[in-house]
Amino acid sequence: MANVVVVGAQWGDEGKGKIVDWLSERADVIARFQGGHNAGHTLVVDGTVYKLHALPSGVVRGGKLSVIGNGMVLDPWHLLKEIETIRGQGVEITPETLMIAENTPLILPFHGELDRAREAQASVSKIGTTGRGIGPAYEDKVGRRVIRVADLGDDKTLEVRVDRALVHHNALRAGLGLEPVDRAALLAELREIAPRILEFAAPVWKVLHEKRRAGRRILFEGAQGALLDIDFGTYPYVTSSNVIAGQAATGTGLGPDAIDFVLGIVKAYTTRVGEGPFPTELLDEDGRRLGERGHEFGTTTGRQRRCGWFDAVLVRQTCATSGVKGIALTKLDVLDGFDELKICVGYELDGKRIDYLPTAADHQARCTPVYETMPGWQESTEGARSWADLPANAIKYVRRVEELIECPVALLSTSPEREDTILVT
Ligand code: 2SA
Ligand code: MG
Repeated sequence: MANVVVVGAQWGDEGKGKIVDWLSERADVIARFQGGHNAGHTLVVDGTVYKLHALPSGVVRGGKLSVIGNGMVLDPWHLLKEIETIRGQGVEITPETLMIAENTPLILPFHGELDRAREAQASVSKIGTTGRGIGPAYEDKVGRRVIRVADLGDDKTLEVRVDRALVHHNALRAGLGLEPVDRAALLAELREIAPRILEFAAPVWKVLHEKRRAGRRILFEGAQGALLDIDFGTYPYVTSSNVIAGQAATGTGLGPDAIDFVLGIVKAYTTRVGEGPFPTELLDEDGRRLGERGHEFGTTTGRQRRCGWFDAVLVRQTCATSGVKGIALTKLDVLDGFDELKICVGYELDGKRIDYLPTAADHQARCTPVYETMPGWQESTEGARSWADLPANAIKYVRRVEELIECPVALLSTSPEREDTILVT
């Protein structure tokens, strides 16, 4: 298989990091195409834990090119710190192994301040963001006032860009009771980091075209999950980028024909961080147990994740909008030991059965899940490395998931260790 896009098929935290790491062994290039350091990808390689936020998961593997695509938003100070941390763990990062698209928008300190100030004041419409400035940076990109990586290369351009952004931001800040941005200090800080960022800057679209022509395999690494997509997610409780697979092309500068396969990462149950609808959420002992067994805390913010039963309706929907050809099912072992398991197979809305999540917020709020109950299993599936290691009821559960989401399981992950992965053929 040539070029694969990996996307989260729920609300993020499906275990993409491990699967991307597993697939990256067969890839030459690993490219991020949306989001920023709101992502949290945990990799466990030979017992060493790497926590990545802005860097593509490929960096921990030698001999690969990792790419920060133009579809991302990049906090340069965060990136430099993350590079230092990962280098400190013995990983080599050079301009040959890491490239940043020159047209990538920058997240500046005032984006994070705006994000946090809005969240602090929004008692009615709090989104539960990561507070990293992701939304405000994307707003500036679309508003044609963002500062991009290439702008760091010329002092005059940088000043013009900063002034353009500040006209907008200082007005906004006044409304929120924040001091105006210190222009001179900001410019000085940008000039200071410019050479360290520009060292990695490249015309990524061109590099990727050349790699493609030379037969190199590209792995597109998605962050967050399709239900957080700005268009197809549970708006407004979403992130500010397109998360679905089509963004892999736009967010790197390759045509859609560059995508050969879309792999959806799906957790065997459902979690969500932040606010917003969650039809199968469990506020009882079962939910608490899923969170505890699954260690459901955010990698970026440490926030506790909300937990619930597997929602096949949502995953069928995200497989459709991302063109998912196969899924990697993760964290099956968290379900070990339950007497019974429930799967959401449809919703009831005003007395009618529906098979998708409606768009209108009031309809979403009135949807109640229709469950199918399956027998659980008492045996441990943790670390299973073949289909034969799984209890019969676990196999039944996986097969039922496939049927309901109308998409085959291609990989089954049974622990955070990369070797504990079953390739389903
Ligand atoms: P933002 O900061 O503007 O992107 O937040 C908007 C919504 O998107 C959600 N979001 C996430 N949900 C799950 N995982 C994410 N990444 C981290 C991780 C989360 C963490 O992988 O562990 O550490 O808390 C992520 N990033 C954004 C967010 O919760 C809002 O609902
Ligand atoms: Mg995560």
